Amino acid sequence: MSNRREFFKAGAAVAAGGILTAGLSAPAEAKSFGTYSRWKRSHGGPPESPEYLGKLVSGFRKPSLPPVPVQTPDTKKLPWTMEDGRKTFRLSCEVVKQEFLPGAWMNVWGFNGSMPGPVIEANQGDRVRIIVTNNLPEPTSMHWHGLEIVVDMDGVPGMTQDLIPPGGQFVYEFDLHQAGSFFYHSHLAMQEAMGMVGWLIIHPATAYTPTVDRDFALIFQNFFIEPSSMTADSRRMDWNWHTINGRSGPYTTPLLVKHGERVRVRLLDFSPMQHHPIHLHGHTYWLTGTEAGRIPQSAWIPRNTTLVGVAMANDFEFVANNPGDWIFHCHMVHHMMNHMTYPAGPAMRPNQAVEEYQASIPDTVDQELVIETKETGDADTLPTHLTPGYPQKMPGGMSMPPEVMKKIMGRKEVAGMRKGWHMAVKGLMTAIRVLPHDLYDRVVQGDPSIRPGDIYEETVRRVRAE
Ligand SMILES: [Cu+2]
Repeated sequence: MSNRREFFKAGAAVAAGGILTAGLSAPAEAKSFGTYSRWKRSHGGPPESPEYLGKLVSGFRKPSLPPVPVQTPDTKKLPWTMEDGRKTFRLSCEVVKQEFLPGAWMNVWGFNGSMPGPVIEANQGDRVRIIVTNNLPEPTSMHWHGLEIVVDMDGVPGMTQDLIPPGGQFVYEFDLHQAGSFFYHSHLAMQEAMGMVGWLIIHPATAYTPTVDRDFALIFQNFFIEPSSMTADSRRMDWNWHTINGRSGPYTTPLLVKHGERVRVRLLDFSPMQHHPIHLHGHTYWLTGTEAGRIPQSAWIPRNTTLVGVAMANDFEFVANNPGDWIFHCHMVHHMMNHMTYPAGPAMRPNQAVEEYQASIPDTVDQELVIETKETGDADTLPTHLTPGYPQKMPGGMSMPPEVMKKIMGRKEVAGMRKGWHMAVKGLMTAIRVLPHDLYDRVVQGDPSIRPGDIYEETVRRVRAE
């Protein structure tokens, strides 16, 4: 193992063109796969080789350092204090107004003013105390999903403890001997459907190898909210609003990474009823962990779509060797849009042809679809016509009010993306931006001189010039 670590800890050596596995006896096969580079699109040796698809190619971070802290776009971390030798966290269960899209403040349930709740980040070996206060209008109970703890801390109402009444409090105490992508949630079904979940991420005592430079954590959720309402309806069996860390695309904040870094994305599906085939463009990732913890390297699977089921968490790892803005999304078509609903107004009648219907509503025929990019001073129009029953005017779709666009386009994380990028990002979609280091710095520092398309075009220019 030490040889392998020695072999991979120098990113530059790998970058120099990849090194074939010692003892490889099939040069023809090796040739067909090529060699691996953290800087270019590359497979990297036969499937048994450690650098195949970047499998064991380490990040730039030194293995002697502790695990890199987790990054949770659009969701805060829960602060703690040390009390009686325990990391002590305070969770308030409460009704929350969460801004799914700019101005779309939805009534859901969560913790400490946030849905999903703030991230509890801890280390293997920590002794923790979590003080849960119930500020909901009904009783609750809190479960620590995946943790092997003493049964009276498991949070199942009736079975392991009494309900926490409105205004009441329950103190949970346990010691963390595991490591992985765990989470906390109310153990009352309808409260789960209202959004009552948060990460409980436990870092291993010693950082995993290969090391990662980035460790992102995202929670995917579905809600049903009637077009005339701003309140989630937990009884519905279908879903029309979708959030990643409490926001719908294109308000989801892109994940920013530097070209060549090794990246981990932890992804939890906490939708009430539906599963998400999670797809990353431009890269192949390795499935390195589940909600139960780390997967042995021999069982890692390379994928670019993985079905993440309800209450399952997956850890993905990849080397960001392909610069550009890459979409990262659930592949269910109804999860790739916002507020999907039939528009109010006349409906198709039985035995009526589409043409007749369209003729009866003059402004749905040959109407121009306006792609609003007013913040850039441009307004593109595309010739099209609306399809009866198809909601082409969904909020967060192609047409959004200027104040909404301003809030979406005004974030530094989206600076220099291609004009119109937001049209492709809806519902359970976000972007992973793999940026050359100097361009990364300009984006992160909020360089005001960046114009729409600048970063994207410069990245493409460089890749094409190689
Ligand atoms: Cu989905």
